[in-house]
Amino acid sequence: MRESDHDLLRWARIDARRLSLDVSREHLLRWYRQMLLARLVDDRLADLRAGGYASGGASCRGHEAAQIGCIAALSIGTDFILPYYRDLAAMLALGMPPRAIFLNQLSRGSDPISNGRMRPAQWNSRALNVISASGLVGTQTLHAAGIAFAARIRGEAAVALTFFGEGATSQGDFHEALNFAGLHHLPVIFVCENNGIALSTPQGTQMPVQHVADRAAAYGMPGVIVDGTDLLAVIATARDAFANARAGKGPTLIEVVVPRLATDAPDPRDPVLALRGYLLSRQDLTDAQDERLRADLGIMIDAALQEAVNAPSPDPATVAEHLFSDSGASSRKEA
Ligand SMILES: Cc1ncc(C[n+]2csc(CCOP(=O)(O)OP(=O)(O)O)c2C)c(N)n1
Repeated sequence: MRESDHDLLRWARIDARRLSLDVSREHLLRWYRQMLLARLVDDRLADLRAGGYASGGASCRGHEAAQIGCIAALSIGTDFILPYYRDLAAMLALGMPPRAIFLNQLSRGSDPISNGRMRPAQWNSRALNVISASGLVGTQTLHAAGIAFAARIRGEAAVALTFFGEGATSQGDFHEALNFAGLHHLPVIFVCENNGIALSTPQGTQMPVQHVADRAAAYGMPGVIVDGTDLLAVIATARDAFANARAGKGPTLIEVVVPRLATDAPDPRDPVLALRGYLLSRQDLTDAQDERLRADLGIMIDAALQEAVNAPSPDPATVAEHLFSDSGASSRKEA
């Protein structure tokens, strides 16, 4: 079979799954609200950075459906999420409030993610089972495999869902993680948000294979490609992967192909506009309702931003706090 035929088959299977999805208007509107929320919060963060009020973090513009589609398929409170810096939409969809995002971006003392200690966007939440990523690209894939292994040993139902860019798939950590997860049939879902460029390195100059999904075969797991601007296709794909993981059938590598709307030239593939068009065509949404929703979200987001702007920076007297665990602190005292 020629490579292009193989690809066509792979995409066709996703299409069939997408069409078999039975989703209610209520669900669609909930996901659309999450997409808009992410887009509008992302816009405010971009303004803060452009205005010199904040640094660090990366835009998720164009990645919204990729992230929200995967979150829609998991069980909050049971499953573990190991994100990377671009996963703003995933965090908001999980239930992290915009106030927390802004406090974190502005490094305020009351930032619930790191008390203003870490670089912004190293998301974590004990309540939501979100594990903080290291600053090193791709390490979270190993943590995901380890967490899934621990869940297996403990007899827990948890699935580990981890996100990363295509650049991370050239790191050794990624290959060790897939090898281990494939060997032990672990309940892990590896999601590559492929936007085609790692900082300044185009995909074609760092990978000897055409698709990230092609890497999966070496580790005995399915590698699936999905259009990351199509929320329903992502949900259908992620649901299949979760069902397999929960049934003991092992891990899946999902390559979600997304546009880089924040930095590239204008791209007609916009996941927010795509879902909006779908909702309008089904008459699940009117233009007036859409405008109202955007206005309401804007008011809520601006209030959250204002609260974060007014919040104080960390108290210098607390500089040594929140850096080590309590147990680590006591063992150092003993030493
Ligand atoms: C091990 C390591 N190498 C290099 C970097 C510097 N770095 C930070 S982000 C990044 C690009 C990663 O690209 P990709 O994984 O495709 O994610 P994207 O930002 O495109 O979503 C690089 C090289 C790093 N943080 N860690």
